[in-house]
Amino acid sequence: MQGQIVKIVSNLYTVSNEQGRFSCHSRGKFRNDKITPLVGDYVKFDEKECYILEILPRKNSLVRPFVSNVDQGLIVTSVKHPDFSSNLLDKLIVTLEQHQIEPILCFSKWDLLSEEETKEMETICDYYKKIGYPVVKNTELEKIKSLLNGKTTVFTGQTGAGKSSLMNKLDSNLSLETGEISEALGRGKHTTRHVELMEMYGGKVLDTPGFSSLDFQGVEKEEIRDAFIEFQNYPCPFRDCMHQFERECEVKKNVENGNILSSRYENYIKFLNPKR
Ligand SMILES: Nc1nc2c(ncn2[C@@H]2O[C@H](COP(=O)(O)OP(=O)(O)O)[C@@H](O)[C@H]2O)c(=O)[nH]1
Ligand SMILES: [Mg+2]
Ligand SMILES: [Zn+2]
Repeated sequence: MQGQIVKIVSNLYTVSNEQGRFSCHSRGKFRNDKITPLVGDYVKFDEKECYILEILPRKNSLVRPFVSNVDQGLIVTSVKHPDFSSNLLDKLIVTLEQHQIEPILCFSKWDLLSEEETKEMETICDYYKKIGYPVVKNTELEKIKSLLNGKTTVFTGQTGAGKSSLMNKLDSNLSLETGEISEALGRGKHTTRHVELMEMYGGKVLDTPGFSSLDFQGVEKEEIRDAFIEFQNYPCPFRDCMHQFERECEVKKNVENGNILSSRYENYIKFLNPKR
């Protein structure tokens, strides 16, 4: 039988599939092969003896949280308090793209914006929609639920953006601590907690939010470039163009004429040239 590991507590692996949940042990073999089963792993298992037989190839794996086979990342981004940061948003998008995780953009705290600020923010949202990302507000629960269907999702985003609040709203069985103060206090216990994949609206969701920001140490510049997906719509004469110092660059041209959002290009240049 095949299934997905949804929980690991010491040597007990909870494997889930359409037939239900199975508490399995792992064989010593994995330890010898230096393969450590992760939450998120798809496995073949013996449902009678309740042993994991084989870990199927991973699509990806993360270290924060320690999971594999994540399909999509829901990036919760506040439009205010903390103020909207295009830099952080683009950074998280690049990180997800690098891991073959599809970004979903979820903007929170619209209630804190004036009418004028709302319009400005909506223009930015429209841009991300135009280039192909699903964009939702944290109040659009039905839309969010339908996006979770059939996928394994990790929530990510800045501390205070509203991740825990949103997860609590999506699943009333959850009671994650919310608010900046509890967040800070909760951080200590966080490290010892078990990660678990929860069933949610036909999909699976990590019960703990993931990374809130990462740096690009050891990431190839080409990888950063390719993570700005809309640049590919503007092929440059020089095929390996980095869109930085090259002449006749179509990307730079389209930043100037407004087809590419200038903050996207500015962030790209910043990510290519991290401060030393
Ligand atoms: N005004 C407003 N506050 C929100 C919204 N969503 C979350 N918050 C508040 O923002 C604070 C941080 O939320 P929390 O869920 O803990 O953020 P997390 O750090 O991303 O998990 C809490 O005080 C929430 O009540 C929203 O849509 N509007
Ligand atoms: Mg939280
Ligand atoms: Zn170029």
